[in-house]
Amino acid sequence: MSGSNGNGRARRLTINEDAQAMIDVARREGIETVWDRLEAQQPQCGYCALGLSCRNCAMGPCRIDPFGEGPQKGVCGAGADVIVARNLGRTIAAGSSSHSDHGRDILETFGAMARGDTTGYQIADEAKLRRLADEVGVPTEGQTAQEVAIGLADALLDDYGTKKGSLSFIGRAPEARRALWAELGITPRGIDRENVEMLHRTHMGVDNDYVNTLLHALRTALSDGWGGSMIATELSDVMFGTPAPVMSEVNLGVLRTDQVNIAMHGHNPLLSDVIVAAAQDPELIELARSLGATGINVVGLCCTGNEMLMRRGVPMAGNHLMQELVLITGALEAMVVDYQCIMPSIVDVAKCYHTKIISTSDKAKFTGATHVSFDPQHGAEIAQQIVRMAVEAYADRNHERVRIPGKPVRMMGGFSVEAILGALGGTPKPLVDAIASGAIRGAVAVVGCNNPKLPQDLEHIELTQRLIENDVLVLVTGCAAVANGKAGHMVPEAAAMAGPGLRSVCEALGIPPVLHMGSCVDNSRVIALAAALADYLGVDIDKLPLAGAAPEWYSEKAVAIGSYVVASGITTVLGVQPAIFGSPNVVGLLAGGLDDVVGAKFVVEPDPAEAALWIRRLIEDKRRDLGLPFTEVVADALAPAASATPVGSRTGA
Ligand code: NFS
Ligand code: SF4
Repeated sequence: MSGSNGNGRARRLTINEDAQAMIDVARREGIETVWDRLEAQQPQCGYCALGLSCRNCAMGPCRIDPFGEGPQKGVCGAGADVIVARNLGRTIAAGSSSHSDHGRDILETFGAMARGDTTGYQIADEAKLRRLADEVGVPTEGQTAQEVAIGLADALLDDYGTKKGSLSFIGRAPEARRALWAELGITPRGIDRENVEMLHRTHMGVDNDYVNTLLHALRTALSDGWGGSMIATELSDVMFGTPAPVMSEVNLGVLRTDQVNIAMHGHNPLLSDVIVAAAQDPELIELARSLGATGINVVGLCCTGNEMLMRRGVPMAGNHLMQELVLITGALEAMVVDYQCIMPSIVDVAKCYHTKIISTSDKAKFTGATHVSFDPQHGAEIAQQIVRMAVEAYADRNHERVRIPGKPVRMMGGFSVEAILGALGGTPKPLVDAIASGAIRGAVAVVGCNNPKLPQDLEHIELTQRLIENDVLVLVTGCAAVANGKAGHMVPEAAAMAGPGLRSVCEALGIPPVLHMGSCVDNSRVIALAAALADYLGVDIDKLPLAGAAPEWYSEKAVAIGSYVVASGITTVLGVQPAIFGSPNVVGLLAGGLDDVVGAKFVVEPDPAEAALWIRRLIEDKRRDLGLPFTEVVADALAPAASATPVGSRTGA
């Protein structure tokens, strides 16, 4: 992993040679990046890091002294437990709202498409449309696809309100899980409702019982996983196609010196999908040629990139921490953004080059960027306009400043639940048999972001390697998927890196040991697959040899995902400390007590070797309880010593 280009500092910040090279350039040229700003923020606020600060009202802001010497109560009387729980509840509401609002945008466009009010969108997977309609009770007999789509859009729109009182896709969860949620009073009733109620409860003087607050936080998260995110995934599949295995490429090497390069950054495939189509327009390609380029190259970043890679095989330039570095190649004509995870700093970095930052969502404007208001009613025309702006910018490119480091790495994407079951011959049986025999010990979803507090991608890669070596199948989404793609884990040949059991299964099916399931809203695919496996075996999800991991998470959305995954019965290991350690009671509940309630909990383990060991032990315990062959997991003699970890962060182990 050592880069000949990278200096010592760059090598500490990221394990990727292309990123190291660009960090060096940024330093030389005095361009500020996320790592410089993290350094400038030191020391970061200790109260906030522990979750012990509150600014929920104007009697505050308040903080609790973690050492017991200073104030133990806010002005209103709230103690550490209430403050930490309220803060976490609000974090989860913000994350759930982000996914769910993205889902609503897809849903509204889907409805408008069905009514013929859009350009550039159509029904790509009618079979899935009809399957979904049947599932949620929308009539399909004798109805045209458009009529079915209108019915489905109306039914799902009701999931956002409070009228229906439950969510359409909740029926996918095993019966035992639904009964448990009902007993705990955490069955989500409406997506908007749970988020609004979370904000209400965390207003001063409402929910002053941390257990009660956190139970509602789980309900809010469930409205994301089985609601907003699932709607986003399923309707995107209907409109843009249900992913099937596809080959693509990843890292900064996907940029082309001889072409107009457009990077699509953000999350919602509504925009990127029509941009990909517009980039194939012969007239625009001709325009590019007339300016001296050989063509138009669309590449992805973050989850928009995942959406395009999964369905169209569009190459991926990088994950979260690459968004500034991709600009420093000097090779981008435009970075087109919608929303979420887009650093405001990209506008400043782009100013050093000819690159245009084009914002498109009226919800997400960037001072200094060019705003083209995206409206699906004129999707195709607006996409043409944006691609034209990018092509015209090619004339301003300074070719002497173009530096594209590295060669692209091949990666495979496209493992929707349908594709996985399809590869297995239409039923979960072969996978269940492989798990039952012990060839595959279990499966782990490695998900989430990059965080500049950790060397970029290191934890994703080390954890994944240790899992596949030990015959644990790894499912990836979001920026974790990109990290694994760059590491070469996501091609069928990577089966050679796996243990003998997983290797034989992958080789028989021609699949990688690390399966790309999509963007972060597509974590809904992970829980849907878990539910399908549980149903097949006639058990609840928490009985399965599964785990989740978010080794490098940073965002509020990641907290929402972790929470609905845990509430669905899958224990999740976090590599970065959440801001809860100011309340031993909250930590005790999330990292302990929750296990007795929902059959899963959170674990915080920054060391990937330790995390892998912990997960493997959990998987073997689940196997034993299911009556399957199990082994005792002993620490790998070659495992490096656990890294120095702040006191209090090792919980649940
Ligand atoms: Ni997920 Fe995707 Fe990446 Fe994290 Fe951001 S892009 S929605 S939040 S950083 S994985
Ligand atoms: Fe302080 Fe209570 Fe107001 Fe929070 S809600 S700022 S703890 S007075």
